[in-house]
Amino acid sequence: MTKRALITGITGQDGSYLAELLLEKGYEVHGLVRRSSSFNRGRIDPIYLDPANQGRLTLHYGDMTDSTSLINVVRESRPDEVYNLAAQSHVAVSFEMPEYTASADAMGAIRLLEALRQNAPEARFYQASTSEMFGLTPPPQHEDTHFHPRSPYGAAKLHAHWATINYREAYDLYAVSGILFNHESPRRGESFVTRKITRAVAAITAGRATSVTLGNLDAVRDWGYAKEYVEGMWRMLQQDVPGDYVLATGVGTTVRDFAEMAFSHVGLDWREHVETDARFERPSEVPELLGDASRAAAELGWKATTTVRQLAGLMVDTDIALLQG
Ligand code: NAP
Ligand code: F7E
Repeated sequence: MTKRALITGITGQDGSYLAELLLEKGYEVHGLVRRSSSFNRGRIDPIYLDPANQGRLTLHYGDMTDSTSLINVVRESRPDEVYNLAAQSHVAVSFEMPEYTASADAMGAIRLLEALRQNAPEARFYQASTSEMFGLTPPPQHEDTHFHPRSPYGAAKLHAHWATINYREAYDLYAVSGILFNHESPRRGESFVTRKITRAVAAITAGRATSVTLGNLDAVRDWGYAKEYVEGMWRMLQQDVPGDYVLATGVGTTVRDFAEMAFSHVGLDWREHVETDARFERPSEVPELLGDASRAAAELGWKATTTVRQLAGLMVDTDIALLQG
């Protein structure tokens, strides 16, 4: 029997990698997309337009803030597995739009869980939780670490995390929360710090810019490669018993050191090109995220393999190629 998967956030970085992975595994994939006045499907066009995927990848209009569309998409796609990746995912933006962020990221998960409970209770549910929920708690962070979110985004995701656990305990839904640390790729949104830096390196190399302006250079993040993380999401839904897992590399790097890695990849000295401005700092920052993914290694057989330096190099190379057309 062909398995059916529903992915919310299929047009995002992770959604596009996950859709590719599931199609490779023989799944029929359904994706939720937002109506937009301009095309927002650039990341999935290569698979959507591929004749080999005709009839195997179906897109449905909907929005995490609209229950009706979520109920409809669940009824139409009749999924075996649901990956809830849709979110207002930018931490800095969440300070400007706290109410919308809560609606899309916290209430959105509840709307979808409720749609499943009432229409497809046998479906397995994956919630895209985040290391931002740990916030101020010192590293290393793992599944049993105390949460202390530092942004409207982190707080909304924590609400969704506990809602996922509650639907598992209260209604016996197969629902899991994947607590993923930062993961990046050439498909990363342009305003996240890694991609902002690698795009700047490409522009400076091409003579189109001379500098890039950043905020807090001291923040430490645990950066892995997104393509490897979607494999971990899938593995979480293949276990006999549902549980929550951290995915991380276990290596912490400052924003400053990431800049050094990206600039030195093309022989440039980051200190000559990076400026700072307080306008890119957050009202409350998360100083240090560094994950302990031992449970995922032991129970899922999952381990990150791409190093942060390799990641910086591959993102710079892709951004240079993109600029060259
Ligand atoms: P992303 O690139 O920002 O993608 C977010 C996706 O959600 C996009 O497809 C976006 O649609 C969609 N979306 C946003 N608001 C929506 C709404 N109201 N209704 C329907 N769809 C909506 O994020 P990502 O990096 O792939 O991350 C995937 C998920 O993992 C997110 O939930 C994120 O919060 C979480 N997460 C990410 C990381 C990370 O380091 N990447 C770490 C931990 C957790 P458009 O394309 O139309 O904007
Ligand atoms: O910031 C600092 C910033 O926006 C990383 C999302 O995927 O991962 C992501 O959230 C760090 C922060 O990612 C700039 O202050 C300095 O300390 O790339 P970011 P994030 O906030 O860690 C988590 C796990 C998620 O779940 C989120 O969805 O870099 N920083 N200067 C900057 N950040 C940005 N964006 N821009 C700067 O100029």
